[in-house]
Amino acid sequence: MSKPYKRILLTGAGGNLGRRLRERLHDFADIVRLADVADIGPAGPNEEVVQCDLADRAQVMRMCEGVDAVLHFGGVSTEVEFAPIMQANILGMVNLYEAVHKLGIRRVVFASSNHTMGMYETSQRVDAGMLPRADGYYGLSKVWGENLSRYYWDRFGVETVCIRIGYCFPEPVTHRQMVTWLSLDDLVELLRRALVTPRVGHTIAFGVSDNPGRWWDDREARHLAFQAGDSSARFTVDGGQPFAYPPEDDLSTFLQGGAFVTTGPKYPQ
Ligand code: 15L
Repeated sequence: MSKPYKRILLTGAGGNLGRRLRERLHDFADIVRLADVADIGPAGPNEEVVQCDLADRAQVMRMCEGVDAVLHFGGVSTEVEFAPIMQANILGMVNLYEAVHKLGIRRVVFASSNHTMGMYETSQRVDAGMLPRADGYYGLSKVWGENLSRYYWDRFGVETVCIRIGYCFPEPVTHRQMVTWLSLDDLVELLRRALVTPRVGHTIAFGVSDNPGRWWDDREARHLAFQAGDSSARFTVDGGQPFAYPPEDDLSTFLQGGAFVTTGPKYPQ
């Protein structure tokens, strides 16, 4: 059976999601190019491995050569000091989109984050048409990535699906993780829809399974026709206590960003 792409690039291949996705991407392309700033070891069958610092323009250009679509999972993936976020997530995004545009790559799937909206309250229902309200430098850098990709669509016709990923780990262990959980199978299905839907333009989707009490409404991404197949309903957390909306004085449960809203920002070092 022919695959949708000849060669796709996965950045951040050594990260939490990159490592779990690696073996799941072969249905999408004949060759999967894996890139990371760290040494991730040798390539497997139908793989290529590239070591790349996103802040280095020439390296990013080489990483993207010969690629038909990009799954951009690289960069800093949590709230830390501003300097590394600026290098990998701010400068790195410009380097990536310049390379994508110059090389004529038509589509990017960008691993954005729910932390673009982390300052909304847990009692609110949020959709992608609402103003971003990031909860730190990390979330702000993802807002930058979403806006930058919008610019490259409006100005140069590069298509991007931004996925605001929730809690994508094997099992949720808190209520917040239950509400925001994204199973790996659902992430792979969402990537498939983002890669094969004929026209995506610039789309912002929420990466979340069909969990009870979800905060996010995916109406802006209906055209992807993504149907979550998993739900966190099968897990029991916090000793089986029913979920109650938390008091306003505990920001880490009152606001959607959880612990991120109390850890940042960290500047200067
Ligand atoms: C994220 O954006 C992080 O990359 C991930 O490590 C989780 O912390 C996730 O958000 C979350 O909100 O749980």
